Amino acid sequence: MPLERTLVFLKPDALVRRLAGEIISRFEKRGFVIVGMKLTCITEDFARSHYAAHEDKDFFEPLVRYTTSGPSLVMVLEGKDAVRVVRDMLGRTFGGDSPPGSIRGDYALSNRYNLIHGSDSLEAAVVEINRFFNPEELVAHNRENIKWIYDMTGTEIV
Ligand code: IDP
Ligand code: MG
Repeated sequence: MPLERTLVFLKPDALVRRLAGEIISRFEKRGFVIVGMKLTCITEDFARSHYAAHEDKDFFEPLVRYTTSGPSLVMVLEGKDAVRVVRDMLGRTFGGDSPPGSIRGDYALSNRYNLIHGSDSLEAAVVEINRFFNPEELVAHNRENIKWIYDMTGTEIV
C-alpha cells in the first residue's frame, strides 16, 4: 500500500502567534515527511473555492476574511493513513471542543480561529494538493529515510 498524502495549512493566526515551528514539529516527530511547503497569502478566490462546501453557512464570509487576513503556511504531508491521522492530530473543529494533546486542543479556544486546516478525505486531499501545488513543487524523499518509521522489510508498509 503506498503512503498517503494530505494537505495541511497553518492559518494566519498560527503564524501571528508564532506557533508554526511547534505545529510542524509535531508532524515531524510523528513520522510524517514534508513533501511540499509554501508560505503564501491565500487569495480570496482560493479561499472561496477551498471552502466552497460552506458557501451557504453564516460563517462563510468571516471565514474567507480570516483565511485571507495574512500569510498561511501550506504543506503536503506524506505518511501511512495521513488523511485520518492528521485530522486526529488536529482535534475537532472548535478549539474548545478539542481534546488536550491535539493541536487545537492545546493551542486554540475559538470556533473560528483554530490554527490549522487538514484535508478531510482522500478525495479532498487530491483536489486540495492540486489547488495549491504544481506537481514539480513536490519532492521525492529517499525511502531509506523512513525505514525506522515503519517496518518496510516485507511487501507491505506496516
Ligand atoms: P474543519 O476545519 O475542522 O474541517 P469545517 O467544518 O470544514 O471544519 O469548517 C471550516 C472552517 O470554518 C473551520 O476550520 C473554522 O475555521 C470555520 N468554522 C467552522 N464552523 C464554524 C462556526 O460555527 N463558527 C465560526 N467558524 C466556523
Ligand atoms: Mg473541513
